[in-house]
Amino acid sequence: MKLAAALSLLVLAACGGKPAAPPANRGGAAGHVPGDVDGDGRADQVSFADNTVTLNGQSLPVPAWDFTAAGARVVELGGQAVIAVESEVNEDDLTWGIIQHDGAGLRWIGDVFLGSEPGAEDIPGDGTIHATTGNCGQSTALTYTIRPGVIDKAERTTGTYNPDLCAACPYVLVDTGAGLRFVGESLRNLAGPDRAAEDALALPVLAAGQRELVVVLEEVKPETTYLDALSVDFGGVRVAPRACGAACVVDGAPEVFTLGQRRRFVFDVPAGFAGAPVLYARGYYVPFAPTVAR
Ligand SMILES: [Ca+2]
Repeated sequence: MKLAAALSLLVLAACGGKPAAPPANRGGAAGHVPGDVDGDGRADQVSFADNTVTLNGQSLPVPAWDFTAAGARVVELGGQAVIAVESEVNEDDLTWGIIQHDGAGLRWIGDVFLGSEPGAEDIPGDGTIHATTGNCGQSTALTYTIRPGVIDKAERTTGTYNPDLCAACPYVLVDTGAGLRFVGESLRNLAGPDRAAEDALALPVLAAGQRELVVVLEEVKPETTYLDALSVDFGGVRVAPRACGAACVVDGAPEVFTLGQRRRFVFDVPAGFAGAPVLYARGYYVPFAPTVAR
């Protein structure tokens, strides 16, 4: 009895007392006001300019990102509100960078791929964000759970894998000096060595006086790229990258990179060139072995 009484006192000591105020308005805090990011009990407005997000006098520059930030807005997730930094929409690749208020300030915690503008059903109010993506004849349901300081991602793939239905890759980005900007995809639909070919992609118009062009190829899907050769056409003048390893010449010996890997190429811009150069890539890609549909 004596021990039990002591234990119950311990429990009281551990559980009683005045509850501490939540450090910020996140993680399902009681009394949460919809749209309140910083936990002061008032719904917030966010502004976005010069690649920087500002809320109630606190600012956070968007960190190095694979996308160009186009705007920001407050998103209510249910029990917490966050700032969503919207990427420029390229084809079907809308991505949000997520910023939380951690009690002291704004904090970038990662990004979530959405594809297209989410509907109400994609943000059901339980702290999650949902998206659906598809490739190779399969559909993948993505669920992002926004927790303090971290984004948990879960995915479930259904459907039958068909390599003939795989979308193209890799991604092509250019370095604008202020970060990488998505331009498009290369080696489109060239799945498998039998389809090896050259394809062209118009790049953005160069800045006046720009003397070098930085192109990044990134493999973002479950596949391996075999890049035999890469060049840029500047108004009829074909230029090879400064250092390009196996990707310099058309010889059937490719530069190989796979999911999550990047290759960076620097091209010298011919003097006097103005306008939009064209990127030529020769090669193909091979999707990973089929994933198990569940
Ligand atoms: Ca507020």
